[in-house]
Amino acid sequence: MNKLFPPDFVWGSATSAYQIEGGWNADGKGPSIWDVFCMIPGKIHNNDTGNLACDHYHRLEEDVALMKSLGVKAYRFSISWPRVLPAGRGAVNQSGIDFYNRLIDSLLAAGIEPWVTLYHWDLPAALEFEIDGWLGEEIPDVFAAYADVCFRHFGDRVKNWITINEAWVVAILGYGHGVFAPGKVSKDLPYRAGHQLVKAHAQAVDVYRKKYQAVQGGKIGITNNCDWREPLTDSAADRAAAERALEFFLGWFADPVYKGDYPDCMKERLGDRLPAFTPEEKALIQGSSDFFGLNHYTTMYASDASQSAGAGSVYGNGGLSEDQDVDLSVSPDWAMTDMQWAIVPWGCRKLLEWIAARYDNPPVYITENGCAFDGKLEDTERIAFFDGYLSAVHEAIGNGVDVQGYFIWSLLDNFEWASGYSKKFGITHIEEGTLKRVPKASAWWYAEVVRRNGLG
Ligand code: PNW
Repeated sequence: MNKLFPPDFVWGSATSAYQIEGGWNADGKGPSIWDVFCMIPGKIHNNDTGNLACDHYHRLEEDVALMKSLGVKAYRFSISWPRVLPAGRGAVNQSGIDFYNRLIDSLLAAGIEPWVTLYHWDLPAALEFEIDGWLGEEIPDVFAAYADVCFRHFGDRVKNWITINEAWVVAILGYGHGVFAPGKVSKDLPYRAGHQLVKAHAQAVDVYRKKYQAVQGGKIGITNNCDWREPLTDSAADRAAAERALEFFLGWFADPVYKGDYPDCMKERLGDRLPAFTPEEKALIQGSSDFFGLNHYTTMYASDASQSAGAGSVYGNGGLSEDQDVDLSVSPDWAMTDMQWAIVPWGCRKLLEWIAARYDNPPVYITENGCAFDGKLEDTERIAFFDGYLSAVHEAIGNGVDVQGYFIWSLLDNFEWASGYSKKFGITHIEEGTLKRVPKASAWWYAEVVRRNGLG
């Protein structure tokens, strides 16, 4: 049966700067917290680094040509903040500006729409040293000033802006688990970092709206990630636990933007561990996204932990479990990707329906969805994954959810953060040594989806 998508549906592929660019100290670029984090022995699988990565910094034309050959309509990439501002603020590095100008111009010449993320985790190391990174008082102003530089230089051609990628991951994995840069381990810092991330997002949007949007005519929003949480049983307690888990995951960052404040259940449970927004901040944050950017990868069961011995004070996939009183689990029937993330397409549909109901049916762009499997070129599992998840998206659209675009993660096999190069999300294989790009079967399959505007 044909599953056609709405006309003008945005079909894209996605990457991020640190994961593909390499050129870590090329042409005046400053170090980022990921450059530094990767130097610490034991932090990254195999002590891999992004120093070279896919060497996209020197191969951008080839990568744009690859996307053109696949017929992909949009490309989501991120700007490396320390490539543009080596010290995070102050002097601009013209070589960095030139690089992104070439990328943007090549994309437009190839008929591919640029979708630009301003922050995909590679904070300038200078800001970590000087102002305590995302914990610093000044960071929202400093981020907004960096965003201003990007709007000024690129906004004549870039019409789709994403401020921050996955504040939840930055906060929980960077400041809670400590498995991502800057590697802090704490029960409280995630909520403080998260607070600054939300304010930084809103201030950048304010700059865009006041100084650029009327002239440049683009749109701007934030991308959050969320798994689906399915109640383990039909009990009221488990249903409430699943709802709570979603509020601590997605509500944490989407409620301020769509409702003006954190979810009540977070405020009640966290007390003064959760910073409060001032009335002025609330007013700036509410309504600060022109679209709902969503990254979605997997699903887990949620059950109420308040009665059980529970897992105690642990960070799970869902954050700090004791704050939520939620136990997470998976079904033995669910197939797993190489990340050990379960493949549950209906969870994607339910999450989209939850977003539509909670946030009054905003336009949604799925800015990442994908899976890690072994690197083989005949990647039938990846095709099955995309087929399943796109069918779920199609069903959600049929049920009234306003999904307007979908970006596969990822265009290239690349540096998968703490997993180094051991986890491969790409529809394109990168040959070891030569770094030659070789599209996998899923790349040609996706090209056909884009051509047909749907599944055959
Ligand atoms: C996202 N989790 O990261 C990122 O936006 C990408 O850069 C990354 O390559 C991709 O997903 C695959 O991992 C995530 O633990 C990292 O829930 C961790 C989690 C979720 C997303």
